[in-house]
Amino acid sequence: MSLALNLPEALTDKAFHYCPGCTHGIVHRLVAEVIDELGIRENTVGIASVGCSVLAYNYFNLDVVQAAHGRAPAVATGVKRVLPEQVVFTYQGDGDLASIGTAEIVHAAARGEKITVIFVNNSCYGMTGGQLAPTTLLGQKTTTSPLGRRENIDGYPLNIIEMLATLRAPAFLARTSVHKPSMVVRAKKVIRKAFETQINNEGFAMVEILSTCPVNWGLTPIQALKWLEEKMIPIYPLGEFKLPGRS
Ligand SMILES: Cc1ncc(C[n+]2csc(CCOP(=O)(O)OP(=O)(O)O)c2C)c(N)n1
Repeated sequence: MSLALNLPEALTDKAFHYCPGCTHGIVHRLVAEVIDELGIRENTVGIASVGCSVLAYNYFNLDVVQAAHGRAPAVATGVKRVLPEQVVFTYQGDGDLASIGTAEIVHAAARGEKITVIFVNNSCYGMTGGQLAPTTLLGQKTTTSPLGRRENIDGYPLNIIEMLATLRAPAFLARTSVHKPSMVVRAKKVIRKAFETQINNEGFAMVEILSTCPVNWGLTPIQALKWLEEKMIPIYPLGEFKLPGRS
């Protein structure tokens, strides 16, 4: 039998621990493929966050630093400033980045740190049991909003990319998704741009990737992909919100 697809060199051969239908694995693979294609594996440093992807250091076959919850942009800032020749990226969930680490990401973006941020938005705190996160949709049921998110009690979802797009410094800001094969192909291009922005010394780059959490959403993997497309994309529109050279 011939081998149809090789494992990217930037991934180890450890099996992912992610739940069936979770898209963290797809995003890991896309990041690894981009790193391989850019030929930067040996001078790339990843910053793992706290959340389901806390074990990312087991999967990426490169140097990875583990940051405290929400603090990945600060750790990335330190690594990049000390080792400017390294390509530095953070890999963060929405609870990590949009809740506990809100200030970190805003200030790293405002300072225009030359790092790449991979932001995986699955609209809940996945690892700790599916609680309401800043990105939870209005009406979405979670363990801490069993009646659905209500704006008068829980406020409105945070559109982080649009918020950061109001800042002058960020060079590349985009939102993409991995809910169907054509989108996976597109997501890879966007992730590549986010790395190229750093390699070209153009400034802060961040890509938000809409992702599924079937177990905590109480849906099958197939239903979750449909839910993402029908419910999340209208609230979190896909596209490029800032491009290098255009403030
Ligand atoms: C300062 C701090 N607060 C809270 C926690 C508990 N905690 C660990 S993982 C997690 C949820 C992370 O969710 P998210 O960032 O959305 O990533 P996901 O698990 O969905 O991939 C929380 C709240 C912690 N470890 N540290």
